[in-house]
Amino acid sequence: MSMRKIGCEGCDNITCPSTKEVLAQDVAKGVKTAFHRVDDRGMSACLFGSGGVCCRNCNMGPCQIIDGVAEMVGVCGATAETVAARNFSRMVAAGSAAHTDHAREMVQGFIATAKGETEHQIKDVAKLHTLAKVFDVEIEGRDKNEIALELGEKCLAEFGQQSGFLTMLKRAPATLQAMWKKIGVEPRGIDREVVELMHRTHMGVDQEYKNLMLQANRCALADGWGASMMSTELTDIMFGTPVPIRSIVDIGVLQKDQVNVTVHGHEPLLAEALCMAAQEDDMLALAKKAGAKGINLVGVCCTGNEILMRRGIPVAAGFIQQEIVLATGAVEAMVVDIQCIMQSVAEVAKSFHTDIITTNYRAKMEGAVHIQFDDDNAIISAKEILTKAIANYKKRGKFYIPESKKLDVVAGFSNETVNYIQGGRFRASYRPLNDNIINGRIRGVAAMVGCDNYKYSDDTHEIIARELIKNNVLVLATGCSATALGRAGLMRPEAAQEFAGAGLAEICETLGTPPVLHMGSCVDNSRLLLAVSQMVAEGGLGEHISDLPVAGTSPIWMSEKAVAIGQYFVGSGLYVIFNALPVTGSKKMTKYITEGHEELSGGKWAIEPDPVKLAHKMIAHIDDKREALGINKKQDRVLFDMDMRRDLGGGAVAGVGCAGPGS
Ligand code: SF4
Ligand code: MSK
Repeated sequence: MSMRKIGCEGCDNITCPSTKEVLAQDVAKGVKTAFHRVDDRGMSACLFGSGGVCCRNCNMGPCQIIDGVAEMVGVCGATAETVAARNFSRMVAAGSAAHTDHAREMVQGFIATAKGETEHQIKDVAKLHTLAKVFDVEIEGRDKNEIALELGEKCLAEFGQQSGFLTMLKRAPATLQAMWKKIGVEPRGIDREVVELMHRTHMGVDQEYKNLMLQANRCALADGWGASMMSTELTDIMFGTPVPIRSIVDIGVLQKDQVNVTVHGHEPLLAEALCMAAQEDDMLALAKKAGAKGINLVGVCCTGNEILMRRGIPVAAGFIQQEIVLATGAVEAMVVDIQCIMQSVAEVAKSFHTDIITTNYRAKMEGAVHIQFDDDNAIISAKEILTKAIANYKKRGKFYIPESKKLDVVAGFSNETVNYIQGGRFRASYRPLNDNIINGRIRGVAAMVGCDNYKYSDDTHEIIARELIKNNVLVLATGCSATALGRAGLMRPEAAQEFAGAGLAEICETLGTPPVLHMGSCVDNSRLLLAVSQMVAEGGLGEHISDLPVAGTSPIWMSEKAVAIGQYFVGSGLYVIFNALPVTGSKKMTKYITEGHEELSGGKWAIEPDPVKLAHKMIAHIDDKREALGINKKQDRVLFDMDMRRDLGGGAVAGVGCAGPGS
């Protein structure tokens, strides 16, 4: 197989060996990816757009605002801070709407399952009972489907609810609930908050940037503590709560002698149906008849994370590799549903035998084949899709599957798993984590979430995570950040010994976990809200989420969903740092979200483009919180004998020594 030069400036952002390997093959010749298009655009981004001060909310504009220049306000008089807040708020609304529509689909699928109208089942009855109690659904003497139906209907009602507040807000620490009440940002109904935010950003409505940001908070909280949390919880109940599972993340998971089907997007209803159908005898017989040894289902983006977490199905690609996986020439069909699917995949597929199959009426694409996925006939829909893919196998031409070293990942760290591994079935808790933060073995916790982005080097997540774990910060990852960290080998238990500081390595060795824990897809960031709430509830680390030595980042985000996630973290009291945010065209708005916001919820935003500096700002924040808690003391190294270990109580996971966070 001859090699060629990749040849574009955007391609300098590629460090992934498999991506480089594929793009250097003749089979990928002529394939134009977003890496090339970043290069071809050949112009730097508009300063007004980057700064968030370009307004096109009415037809008197577009207006480009220059902060502090009286003549350069909008035609309507809108100032830089008003426009920046409106644009930021609209990103929050769009991101929340995306999670919300996804969640609604999952809740409807859950209700249909409870009614026996789908091929799925209620798998996790313990979790069903836990959530039923949160929603005041009676469980005694009732069948699981009966409970699930009432629970599902109560959840569905919260989308259109007009008053009161969302039920799952009560899972937050009481201190945070009180803060939300005081500033009036408790979400009333999920859809209502999105609609109100869109209304208030319309020309001539809310022109006070701080007031607008209150509604942005309320909308984002409706996403995090409402839509996203519902989606995660009901999906777990229906498809099983993730437990640690070993798999692989790499383009090289494609198989040369099987029908390769990639599942790309976000909603696991379709992916689960495909997983079931791909194992059925008639489908396997059809694949064999076509000359293939089987059907190889692999994930892309967050659908990939969903089926990795619950089934251990390999992930072929994160967001920025979606075109590359097609450029192998080895994919018979890329099945897509909603969100983060680039229109360019249809163009790339034209060079090969690959079908792009859209499956959701909301998300069609020119050049793709549409097969509507019907959840009531999930297996029939899934078989129709697989039959089309199998038919393509014989048409496969030249292809190249990368052979670079494939590293294992251990995924599946739901909250339930994190509780379990710290104390077993009977003493499951977050106590050991809190204790090890207090004693300094673990300096703090970092959430790494969100997308990758062609504009930045594809090892950005790895650089940041390595810096964090080296400094004894435990990393919890979701979304394409998790995919990137899995690809980099940081989700193997061995990575703790190779890359983590002494304290964190010791804990990981005792528990057998990696230093970076995969907690799921984008909607699963709600797991992180519950994790920090539980850390507060366990005690010893303050009364508020904002007291915890915890920081979050989406370092090279691209989707509006990442902004909604960031805002619900900030609105829940966390420090969140991004590489860039389109607000910097307004001094007041920048100051408000990076400083003033702290008075509202204890949380605030920060901006830092350099990955190493970004990691160190997270560490500095963690140290500030440790200092405030009075636990930022370097611990003396103590060797524990067996009696001392038994004596630790609470299922503590202490290892043989104790290294302070600064060590
Ligand atoms: Fe310009 Fe105001 Fe219209 Fe925006 S709303 S485009 S700032 S006139
Ligand atoms: S898929 S939103 S690129 S994480 Fe969830 Fe990845 Fe970001 Fe899409």
